[in-house]
Amino acid sequence: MAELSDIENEFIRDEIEEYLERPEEIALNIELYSKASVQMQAIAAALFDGAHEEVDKLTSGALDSGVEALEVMDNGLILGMGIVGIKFRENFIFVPEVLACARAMKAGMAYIDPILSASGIDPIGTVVMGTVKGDLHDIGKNLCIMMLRGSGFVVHDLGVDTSDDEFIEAIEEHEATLLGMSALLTTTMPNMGKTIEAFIDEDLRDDVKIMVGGAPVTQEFADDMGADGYGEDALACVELAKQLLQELAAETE
Ligand code: B12
Repeated sequence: MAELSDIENEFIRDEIEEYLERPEEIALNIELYSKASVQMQAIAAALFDGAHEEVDKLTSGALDSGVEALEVMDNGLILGMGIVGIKFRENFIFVPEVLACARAMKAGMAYIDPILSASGIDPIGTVVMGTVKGDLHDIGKNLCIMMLRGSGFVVHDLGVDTSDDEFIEAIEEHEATLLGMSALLTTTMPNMGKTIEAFIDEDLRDDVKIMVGGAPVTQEFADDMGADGYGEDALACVELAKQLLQELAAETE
């Protein structure tokens, strides 16, 4: 088992000592950070420090030095956001600080996006993606979109706070067969179910496969509300999208 002293970055060690209280979260973060390279640790630390210019510089530097975009995303940016989530939950930081971290995340993602989105392969399917009504969280959705685009999907991004009508109109306008919905709040999760109901009411449910995700969403919740699939992260989102396309093709044969 890794020890706190195995993490080279002093700022990360201090942060774990000062803000993490749950034993399982301490162990997990020590494990993850001790495995991350010094370069990735620096990106994560700059991210949870809300230092967007630093994240910008470090991300572009890492990519220039040959680190893979996925590595920077998973072991730098997303890892750093994990600490932000814990500090926010425990009221050590508040919305303005989280917004600064979200800005830093976006500064890093600006470099990752063109790399992950440039697939160069023929489109394999069309997806409409959005964060549900009442919900303004878009970082996870945007990561999914980058990965989908990089895997050859055409993705129409409806942004945040998306209504049932907007989802339905976009599916019809773009003749998309896949819908992806993201929710980060327990209060907005039920809106996914409401959108699925709206597709049923419009007699469009059989024409589209619906996938859902976001930190509080589970497979069980997805099943209960009648979604076709649930994905835990951006990689799972791509696998799920491919699988749902195959299912749709098999059904329409
Ligand atoms: C950043 C953040 C914010 C930022 C959002 C900035 C932005 N542009 O997105 C700001 C400051 C605006 C914000 C506001 C609020 N937030 Co907030 N926020 C967060 C935080 C810290 C991180 C979220 C994040 O970006 N994670 C990183 C990404 C990469 O992960 P992800 O979103 O889960 O996405 C991954 C997977 O879930 C999956 N995925 C995501 N979508 C989809 C879709 C599909 C189809 C698939 C297959 C997969 C998939 O793939 C992604 C990539 O791997 C979380 C804490 C947390 N632990 O999640 C709280 C959190 C979600 N927020 C919370 C709260 C309470 C709020 C506010 C209500 C606070 C307030 N008092 O105002 C407001 C709500 C505003 C609104 N109406 O939406 C709570 C929710 C609690 C709950 N039980 O509902 C959390 C959990 C914090 C906490 N208290 O613990 N927040």
